[in-house]
Amino acid sequence: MSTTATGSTNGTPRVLVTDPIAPDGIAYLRQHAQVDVVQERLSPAELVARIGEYAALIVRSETKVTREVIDAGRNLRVIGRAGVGVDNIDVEAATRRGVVVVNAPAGNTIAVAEHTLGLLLALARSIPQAHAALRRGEWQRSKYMGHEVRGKILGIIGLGRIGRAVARRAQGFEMRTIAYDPYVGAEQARRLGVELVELPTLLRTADFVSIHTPATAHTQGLIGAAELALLKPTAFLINCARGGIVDETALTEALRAGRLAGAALDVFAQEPPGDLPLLQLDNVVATPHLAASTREAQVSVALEVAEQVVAVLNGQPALYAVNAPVVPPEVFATLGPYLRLCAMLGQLATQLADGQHVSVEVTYAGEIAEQDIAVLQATVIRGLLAPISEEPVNLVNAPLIARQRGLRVSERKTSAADNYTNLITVALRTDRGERTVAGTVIHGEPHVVSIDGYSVDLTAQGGYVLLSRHVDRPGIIGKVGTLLGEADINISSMQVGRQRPRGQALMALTVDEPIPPELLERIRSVADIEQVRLVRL
Ligand code: 9EZ
Repeated sequence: MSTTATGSTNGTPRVLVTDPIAPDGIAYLRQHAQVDVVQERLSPAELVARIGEYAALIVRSETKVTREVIDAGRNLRVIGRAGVGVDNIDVEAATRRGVVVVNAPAGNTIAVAEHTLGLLLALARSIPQAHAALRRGEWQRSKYMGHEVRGKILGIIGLGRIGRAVARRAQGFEMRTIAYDPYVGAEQARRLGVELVELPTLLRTADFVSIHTPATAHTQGLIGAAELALLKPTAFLINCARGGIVDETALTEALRAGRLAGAALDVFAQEPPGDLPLLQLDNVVATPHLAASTREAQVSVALEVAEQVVAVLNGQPALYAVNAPVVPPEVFATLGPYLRLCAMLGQLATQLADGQHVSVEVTYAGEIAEQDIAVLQATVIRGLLAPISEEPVNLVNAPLIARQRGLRVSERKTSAADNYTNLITVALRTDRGERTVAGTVIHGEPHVVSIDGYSVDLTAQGGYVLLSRHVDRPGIIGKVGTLLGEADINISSMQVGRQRPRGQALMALTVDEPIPPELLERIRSVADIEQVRLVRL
């Protein structure tokens, strides 16, 4: 028997597990690999010293998978995170070295949903407070008069995997379920028996509000003083998602002022929260980030990560790859520039569109239509969904995620491609309209050649493009140029596509710096300019 420098022993890949995961996951791994489970925490230096022998590393949140570890992993092909967040893994370093990072985002769904319902009932019946009082020797039955939840309105903020599981369970209690989620379609919500509403409506009408959004820049501070002010004084708020989503200072104020009846929290802006005043309030129920902590979730998460690690080791695609799309090298060689074009068109369409995505149609015209376009189609969808999705969207799971979101995806193939050898057109329909972008590959480089039917020629520079519509007349372009110049923003190129002289026109300005929102507002207020949009390309 020999241990070679390939991360395998006699052809069996070697897997190192450095944080505790459920035995079921280890057992699955042992059917496919030679597995070493370290019992005591390895020091960073010990991990660096050992990692070179392994093809896969599996961690939870404790082991820090730094650049040094990844660089020392000469034979490393995949890193598995048993759980959701990958803050402890240098994903960029892994991507650069072609190491696939996979996580296990679905395994804790039921655990979190059940904990949410537990907290909801704890609030409705003051279970923790009554328990504490009884232990103090009190017998105050009238003080803890509760509320039934049947017939009450549960407002769910974020109708993803967990939000849906919460809805189903609340419906079991005969609650009415309403939800706010900018990325879920009305039809999809209807099938779940959930009424979609805007956020202010949800806050004004719900008896219980439960948060199930991902942690993104947009959801940080989503529930602040202004939002809490909309709640009914009898309402209860539950947060089992992430700490930063609810402003803790504003919540403390609102609870003290009686602007809501109570709150249940499993997550905090800082964990552990220390002596947070919020925790001392009588109408607050709290748990130390326990929502995902069940035996069953541990098993699901361990199996979910183990299955994906084994898949990657066998050269198969992973369902939840955080980085690196898994495209076979032969496919990449021929389709490379078209894959980049598809990613660009998808990202551009999603940045241009307003409202909920309803359907997307991709048209492949010219020679490209004769290729197997599944991977191109998946790349467009990934471009569309990645900017608005917390879970990793890759070529493998993009069609699945589109289906889960109720986004209808279709493709068309034609031999005619206007004046191009190949033309790929992405038409994205939302509940507020349709945007169309088209592009081609010229000298091996992707170009966007039309937006909503107006001719442009944009390449990916990693910079910003200001797009606007106006009625073609003298002076407009100059005004925009002056506004940008005054703000010391350099214009690197400009194009105007118009339907006819003095008709509708589309302007595309590429700029070296991002344009601040105030300046975008001022450009928007120039007479005859409309639909101002800053996109990254
Ligand atoms: C944001 C969201 C839901 C939400 C849902 C998804 C990226 N993202 N953000 C605010 N997929 C409700 C409120």
